[in-house]
Parts: sequence; structure tokens; C-alpha cells
Amino acid sequence: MKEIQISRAIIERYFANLTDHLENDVVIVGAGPAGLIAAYYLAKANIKTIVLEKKLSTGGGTWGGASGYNQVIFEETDILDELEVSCLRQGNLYAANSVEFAAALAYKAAKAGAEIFNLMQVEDIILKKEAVEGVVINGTPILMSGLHVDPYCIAAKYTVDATGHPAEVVKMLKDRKPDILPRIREGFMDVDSGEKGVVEKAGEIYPGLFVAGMSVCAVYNLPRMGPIFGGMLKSGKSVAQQIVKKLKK
Ligand code: 48F
Repeated sequence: MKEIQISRAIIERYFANLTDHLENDVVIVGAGPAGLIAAYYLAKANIKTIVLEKKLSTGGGTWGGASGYNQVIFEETDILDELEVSCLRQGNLYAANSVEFAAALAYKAAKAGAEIFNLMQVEDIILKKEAVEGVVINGTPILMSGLHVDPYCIAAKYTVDATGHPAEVVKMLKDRKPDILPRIREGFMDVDSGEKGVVEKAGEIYPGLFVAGMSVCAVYNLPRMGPIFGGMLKSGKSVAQQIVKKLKK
């Protein structure tokens, strides 16, 4: 029966992929620009990488540009060129269509070999011997419905918090270890220092746990910067490079 063939193909393929990714080199939480570009560079370096996104669509805060005007702004084009995203010069900045940008990020990360799962929400971390060793997850529909259903786990040598402004994974750690960091909250808008800090401070904040993208700003109280995205890309790329270096040691 064709109907059952279709159902079997979906179920077998999905659970084969999931089983294959119960243990990973890297788990990236959040499929926004920082998470997806990190996934792209990690997968390109043959690092086994899984991306977990709680929403139905990947791309995080990219789709709507500013206030729904679907353009995103960059100061440089090198990573955009690598993603094959077109952009137009606007003075000393570059503007790209946010829909093309969001689609390219997911496409390039998946094509490079990162396994992206949507509708999966990270609700906790696995912490053993003072190092983060993976995450505890549940299906978004289950959590949205408030059902009392136990989660399951994904292991990884390194976990990346790419959850954006709320820095959700770091908060899970701070919740039980309140002394490790000051208050998690990004600062007032300031494009120049925000774009600089989000790249410079991207890295390992606790053994096994990295931050990339806006979660860097939340953790270090750095400024937010609105719909300019070069910093997100460089931040994710930097974290990927740092992890590749550690894994190849
Ligand atoms: O918010 P998001 O796009 O973070 P980002 O990559 O980029 C920030 C920019 O979009 C923009 C900006 C530019 O200057 O300020 O805001 O740092 O993507 C974060 C993704 O993480 C998902 C969330 O749905 C979004 O797609 N996410 C958040 N919490 C969880 C999660 C969670 N607990 N489990 C899984 N996914």
C-alpha cells in the first residue's frame, strides 16, 4: 500500500538519522545565523554536527529584517560570497534579501553535512565531571502542550549555545551554578562595539560549552545591534574554528 510505504520511508529515515546522531562531536542549539554558519564550517571540516531548532523553520531572527522589511545588512561580503547570497552595496554597507539569506544558511549547512532537526527543544544540559557533555531535549509540540512527558538526550563533545538573545543553554547552567557568570542580559544598542564584541568574545565559557551569536552578548552584557548580521556570521565561524582546533588536537 503506497500510503504505508510513504509512512515507512518517513519513520525509518527519521529514526535512522536520529539514532545516528545520538552521539556527536558537536551539538548546536539554535538554527539562527550564528548556529547555522557554525554548523556549516564544522561540517565542512568533517566534524559530526547536529543542529537542534525548537521552531518549525530555521533562520532564527533573519527572516524579517528590521520590522518586517526583509533586508539584512552586512559590512563585508566574504562569508556571503561563500554562501552564494547576492547583495547590493548601500554606501559602505551591503544589503541582502533576508529570505534568500535564511534559505542559503540552512541549505549550505545541510549540504555540508550538518544534520538539522527542527521542532526539537533543548530543555536542559548534561553536566558530568564539571563539563557539559550534551543536552536534554523534548519535542516542541509536547512542551507547547504542557504534557508531562519525559525527555531524551543527545551527547556531544562540545555544545554550542546559539539560542540568540535569551542565551537559553547558558541560563540552564547558571540556574544551578549561579556564581559562574554575572547577570545574563544584553546591553543597549550599539552597533560598532556589539559587532566587535560578539566576534571577539565568542568561545568556550565553561568546559564543553561554547557561545556564538547574540548569546555571546547576553553572557558578557555586550550591546545588541539590530538587523546587521556580519557579526553573527563571524561569531559562528570563530566558534567553529575553535572547536575544530580542539577536536583535531
Ligand atoms: O535568535 P537567533 O537568530 O540568534 P543568533 O543566531 O542571531 C541573532 C539575530 O537573529 C538578530 C540580531 C542580529 O544583530 O540581533 O536577533 O544569535 O536564533 C536563535 C535560534 O535558537 C532557537 C530559536 O528558535 C532561534 O531559531 N532556540 C532558542 N532556544 C532554543 C532554540 C532551545 N531551547 N532549543 C532549541 N532551539
